[in-house]
Amino acid sequence: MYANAINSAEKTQRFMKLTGFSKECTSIYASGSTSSGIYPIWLKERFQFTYVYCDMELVSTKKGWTTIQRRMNGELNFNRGWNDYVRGFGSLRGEYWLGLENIYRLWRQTATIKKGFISRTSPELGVDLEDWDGVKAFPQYGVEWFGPEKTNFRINVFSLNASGCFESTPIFFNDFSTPDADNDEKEQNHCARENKSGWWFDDCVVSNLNAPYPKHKHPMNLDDIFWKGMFCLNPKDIALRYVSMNFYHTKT
Ligand SMILES: [Ca+2]
Repeated sequence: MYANAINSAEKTQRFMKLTGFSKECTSIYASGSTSSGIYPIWLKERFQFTYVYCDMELVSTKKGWTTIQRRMNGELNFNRGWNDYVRGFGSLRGEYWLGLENIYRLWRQTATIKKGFISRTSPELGVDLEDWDGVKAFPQYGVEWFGPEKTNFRINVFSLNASGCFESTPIFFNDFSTPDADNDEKEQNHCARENKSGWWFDDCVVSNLNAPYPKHKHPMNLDDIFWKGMFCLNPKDIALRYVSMNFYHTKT
């Protein structure tokens, strides 16, 4: 009877105390594990742990980023349906997509909603970009909103880059779409099917890091991996060779 009276928050705290699981990579870094690699984290709302890749070497004053997506060589097929994008696919050591359900829970690890307002402990999104010329960028964004599956995992991202190539937002209140689920803003088109990937399409492509992997030295274009702002950084418009999406949690 007593056990039933313990609410889930207390259970979670007890379990974490017993196991020492961290909830994200920021606190793993802070606890002294400063090497990039695969670590277990505790997803508090799923009441389970999952493995993630922690990138501890990103060039930023903030250390300990939780990697939710990575492209590096084109070996993984990202032309997949809704269920795969919800569950996640790929290998944490190579290319992967962590899964919308896990990303949603990760977003909520530190976000609190009070009286309809979301506190600013929502994680930041850092996008690690490198093109075939070796031009690198690491623009950062606030993830103001990330909805559950019933909202098609709608996301809103605002730029934290006050000026320069990345000052505008690449994703503005868009639902997630896949080749078998058209939730985009363009009525006549099915952006995810046309762009062979799942993404938060608008009308259609403002950004797409899940698009088909580009050919070497190919120009960056809307059909391949695309991130607004890279055109401005490298006027030669060379395709992206490496991209990853990472969350930084300021507080847990
Ligand atoms: Ca459509």
